Amino acid sequence: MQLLVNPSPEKWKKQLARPVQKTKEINKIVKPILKKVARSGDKALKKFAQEYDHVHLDSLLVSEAEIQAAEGLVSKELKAAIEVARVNIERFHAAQVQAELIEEVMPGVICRRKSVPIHRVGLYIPGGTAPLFSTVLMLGIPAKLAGCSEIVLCSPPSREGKIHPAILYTASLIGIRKIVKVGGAQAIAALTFGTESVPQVDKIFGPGNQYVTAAKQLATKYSVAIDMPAGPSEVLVYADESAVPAFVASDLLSQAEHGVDSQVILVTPSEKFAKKVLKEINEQVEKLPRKEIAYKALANSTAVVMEDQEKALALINEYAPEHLIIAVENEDEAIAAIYNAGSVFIGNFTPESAGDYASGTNHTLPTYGYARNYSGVSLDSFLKKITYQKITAEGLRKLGPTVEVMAANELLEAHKNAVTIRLNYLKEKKK
Ligand code: HSO
Ligand code: ZN
Repeated sequence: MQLLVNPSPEKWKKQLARPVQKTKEINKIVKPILKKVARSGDKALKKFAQEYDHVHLDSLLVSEAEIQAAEGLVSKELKAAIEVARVNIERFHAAQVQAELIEEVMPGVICRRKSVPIHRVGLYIPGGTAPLFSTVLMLGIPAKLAGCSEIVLCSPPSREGKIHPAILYTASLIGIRKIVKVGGAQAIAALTFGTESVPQVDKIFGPGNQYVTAAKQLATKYSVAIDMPAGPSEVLVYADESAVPAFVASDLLSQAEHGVDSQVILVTPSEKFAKKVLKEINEQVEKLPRKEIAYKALANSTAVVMEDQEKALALINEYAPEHLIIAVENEDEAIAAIYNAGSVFIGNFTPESAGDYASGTNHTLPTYGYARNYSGVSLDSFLKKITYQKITAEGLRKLGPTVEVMAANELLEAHKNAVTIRLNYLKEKKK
């Protein structure tokens, strides 16, 4: 982890650059995968399972028997933990429901806006080194609450042709029944085009490796929406001497262990504090089973000493972290100044892990600086809004002339006429 002391603003961008993503090379691999799945459907998916997951699959769909077997493989302790998380996540997302909006903007001009669920959604759950069953909760719960009528979950199979039992258990717990053994770019392709086993969906959600991310981006060309352009996980901790160095180090490492391309940043007014955190990191990292990954992520990471608070906050906004932990004495002032962050964790007793798993907020968040212009996943991500209007005769008499003038000035005569023809009719009727 490099240490920077009071770096000047012109240098922030370069010094805190995220690891570059090799989009071009990745697209070269992903495009043909999309094409093959579009052309050959399940047959292509099975071929890719053989090639990439090293498994021969007779059926891509997870059977009812497999779901039941998974239930027996998840410990009581984990089931209880999942239940606490489920309740909290459901509670926070259910609270996001918005009532229908009705506004009579002028007498006789009534406008409404209503949320309606996106019909068919695809949830991608990565497998591999860390089976993210927590992501099943984060995506499945709001999808169910929103009322999406078709929810398909895709996750890569192991060499034994199985999906991790905790993923299956969690999916079934929240009522997701359509689970498909397919991972990587081919899963995104299947959700985009539809195959014999995988229904085509309207929106795709979920994190994944660079291939999955690239495939999601390409999918948007085929009128499928995606949750957000995702990248590797990241955290920025803003901490002063009121924070505990060991806590801060543990938070930084919790994101560093996600992947070799993850990035963690410490911003602090005190060099002495920064050095204490670095020392703690060196001690704690050694004990981690995923230390090899964490070490690589730490090589992309930086501790910034910024004595000036205003500059520190400006740097954080410029970086736009996915996760921001604020552990400074004057937390309210800092929170008020932040406008670019995916999710904010406040105080010494709010580790990011709490939000990753169980406190209730969503952990699918914008990375790679996209916190500048994207929100994290929420109930809204599974909804779209339809507006309605109804204008009475009286309403049109009032509003019509305004529309006529505007249409005439845009030189759109037919637009104007759609109003004039009605106003004339109303005039005639009055006579
Ligand atoms: N920090 C990850 C989410 C996660 N962490 C899942 C553990 N499991 C991205 O926000
Ligand atoms: Zn995490």
